[in-house]
Amino acid sequence: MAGQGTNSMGRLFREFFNFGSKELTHWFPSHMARGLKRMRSSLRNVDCIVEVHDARIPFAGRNPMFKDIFAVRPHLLILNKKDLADTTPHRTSEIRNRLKEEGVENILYTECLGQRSPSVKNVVPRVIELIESSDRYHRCEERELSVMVIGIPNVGKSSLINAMRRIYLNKGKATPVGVRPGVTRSVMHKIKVSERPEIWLLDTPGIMTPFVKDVEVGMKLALCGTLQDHAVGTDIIADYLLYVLNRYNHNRYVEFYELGGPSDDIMDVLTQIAKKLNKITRMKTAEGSVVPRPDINAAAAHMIKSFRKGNLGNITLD
Ligand SMILES: Nc1nc2c(ncn2[C@@H]2O[C@H](COP(=O)(O)OP(=O)(O)O)[C@@H](O)[C@H]2O)c(=O)[nH]1
Ligand SMILES: [Mg+2]
Repeated sequence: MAGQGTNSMGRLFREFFNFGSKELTHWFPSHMARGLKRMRSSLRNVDCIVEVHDARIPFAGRNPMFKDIFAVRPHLLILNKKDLADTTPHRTSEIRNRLKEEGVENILYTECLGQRSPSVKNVVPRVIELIESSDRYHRCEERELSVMVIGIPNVGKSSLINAMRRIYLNKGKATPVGVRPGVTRSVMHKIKVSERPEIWLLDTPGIMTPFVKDVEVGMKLALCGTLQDHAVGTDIIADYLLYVLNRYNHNRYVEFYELGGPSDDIMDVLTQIAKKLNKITRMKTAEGSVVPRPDINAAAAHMIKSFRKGNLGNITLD
């Protein structure tokens, strides 16, 4: 093992994750440059960019090449799924400082699930503030302004737009074009979110390609469900998860799965989980008889799912 250290419980755990010979190249989508070019041109007519990202990974997967676009447009970074992240004050202020160093000044934490989504109500006031203080606003006050939601897959762009739709369509501030006779619903491409200045939210998000700088970033993205699991492998994602849980003292998994104690051995942990959850698969032995075995893959998938639901704790990976 590459490195071992003790966590607060005085046990031996890995200090580094051994990525082995995992091929990195196929995690890099080949169409990244093309996507970037397309995104640049579609943002040309947008007055404010709302970038949604997963609060558990405020850095991993965000494309540094977007800086130059953000420099000419007001930009708000929404760290969504705050219900799953570590939002203790010292962690969030540390993250705000690091983001500031990268030139990201405007940050908002949100949670988009549920009918009321109170944190989403903060988005438009921040957007108005940003637009009104930008040069562009002063140059063309008469025009209606548009806001576009962008971000990598699965961070909650659609959920955010739906939450805004619930807030701003119900208030009667905007009428869906579809409710007028003779106009189909699909014609509605934007939602009016402010009267003065007149601001419209485009209801189609811009989908960005995750930026996979290195294997660890790829692993974090996979854990948060922003890359396809099978591209990375459920077994290695589960092992990375176990490494993170032990390394940073997130011990809730022990209680959640009623394990004998914390362990850094993924096969040991998955075997215990499979037995506990009664996930059994049948395997053929060399002699040809069929015997029941703990289903390691099912246990790995369950562990990853539990993390994604927040059952293993509020954990920020960056
Ligand atoms: N826990 C939690 N899950 C969320 C939140 N927002 C979205 N999700 C979930 O994340 C997944 C992806 O959301 P979606 O809006 O489709 O993401 P998109 O691909 O960026 O449009 C869905 O399963 C959502 O239910 C949130 O604030 N908290
Ligand atoms: Mg979507």
